[in-house]
Amino acid sequence: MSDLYEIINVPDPVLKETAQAVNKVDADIQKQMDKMLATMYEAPGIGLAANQVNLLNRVLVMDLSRQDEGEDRSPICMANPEIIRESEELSVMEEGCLSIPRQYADVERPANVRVKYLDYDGKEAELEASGLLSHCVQHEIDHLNGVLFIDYLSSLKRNMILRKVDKLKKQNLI
Ligand code: GNR
Ligand code: NI
Repeated sequence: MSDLYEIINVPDPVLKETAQAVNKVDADIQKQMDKMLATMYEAPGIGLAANQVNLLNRVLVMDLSRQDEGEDRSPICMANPEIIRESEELSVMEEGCLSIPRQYADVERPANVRVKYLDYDGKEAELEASGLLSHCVQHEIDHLNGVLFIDYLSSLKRNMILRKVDKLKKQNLI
C-alpha cells in the first residue's frame, strides 16, 4: 500500500535547513502527511518532521497514543505550525530523535505551548500542549527550523552523541 519515506540521520545537512511554508494543504500535502504518518508508525516514533524525510516544507505529524497498550491511533497533522504562546514555566524531559538513533538526553523547554496550524483538511486549528505532547510539538517545530535536541546540550555532550551515531553507522548498526 503506502510506501514509506527513508528517515535521514545526522550529520545530513538537510537537518540543519529551514523548511518553507506551504501555500495550502492540497492533495499532495495530504499524501505527504499520510506517508509521513506511515513512516513514523513503522519507525516507531511519536513525531516526524518533513526535514527528516528530505522534504523542506513546513509539515509535521505526531501521534502520542499507546498502540502497544491497545489504544486507537490519534494522528495529528500540521502544516505551517506556529507557537503563539509559551509558558514561563519550564519542563525537563528525556528526548530522543529518529534522526539521532538510540541517543537520549534531558532537554528543557517551556512546559506549555499553544500552537496555531493548518490541519489535514487545511483548516486553521490550535493545539494547547503540555507534558510529552508539548516537548514533541516543540521538537518537531525545531526540526522545521533546522534545530535538533542536541543543539541544546553542551558541545561536549553533543559531540559525544554525534560520535556514538557515527560509530553505530560504521558498525552497520543503523
Ligand atoms: O519518537 C520520538 N520521541 C520523542 C520523545 C521525546 C521528545 C520528542 C520526541 S520526538 C521523537 C521522534 C522524532 O525524532 N521526531 O522528530
Ligand atoms: Ni526528531
